[in-house]
Amino acid sequence: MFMNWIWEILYYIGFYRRAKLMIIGLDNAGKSTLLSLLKHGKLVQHPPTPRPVSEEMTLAGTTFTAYDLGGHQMARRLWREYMPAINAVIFVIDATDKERILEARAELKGILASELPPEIPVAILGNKTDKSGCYGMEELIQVLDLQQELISNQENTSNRECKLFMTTMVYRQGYGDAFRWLAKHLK
Ligand SMILES: Nc1nc2c(ncn2[C@@H]2O[C@H](COP(=O)(O)OP(=O)(O)OP(=O)(O)O)[C@@H](O)[C@H]2O)c(=O)[nH]1
Ligand SMILES: [Mg+2]
Repeated sequence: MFMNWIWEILYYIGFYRRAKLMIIGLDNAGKSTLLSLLKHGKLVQHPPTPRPVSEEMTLAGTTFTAYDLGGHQMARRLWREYMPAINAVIFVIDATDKERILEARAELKGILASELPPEIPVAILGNKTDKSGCYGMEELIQVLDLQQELISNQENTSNRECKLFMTTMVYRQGYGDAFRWLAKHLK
């Protein structure tokens, strides 16, 4: 109730915005878990997402329409179709899946080098930090080869804004910062 009142005030003073958000990443990374946590505030077990799911939610002063596009091979073909219409990207990585980390890196690099307009911010979530054997933040930056991409475009104007957040859906940590950062970097 209190929050709704705040959003109404923000709306009238012009701070209330709308954005379309694409949530992508390999299958099993935690995309649907994130979406249901954001929308319904609870952890839900989902079957693999067969087709795009969209949910609307208000976070950090911005109403996001979030598209969970699924991560299996067939679904990945859709990612590029959504690109022209979106304002922000969340790329979720299972930071415990060392066998598939290079596959995740290839997909992430493909997105960062794609026709995605350079003003679109990309938040990368290194997820499942509650599990043992999870990469630490520095290790993940190394293994994903993200040193260049993470240089803020205040220092390097050729870069899009891109930031890595370590998250756990189980303990509900990290993704709030990612949304605040995205809301701040929307063009
Ligand atoms: N321990 C742990 N498990 C998680 C976390 N986030 C997601 N999971 C689990 O990881 C599995 C896959 O999560 P989903 O959200 O269904 O994965 P997805 O990215 O939507 O996968 P696709 O729909 O196949 O693309 C589920 O068993 C989740 O409960 C986390 O932060 N920690
Ligand atoms: Mg899913």
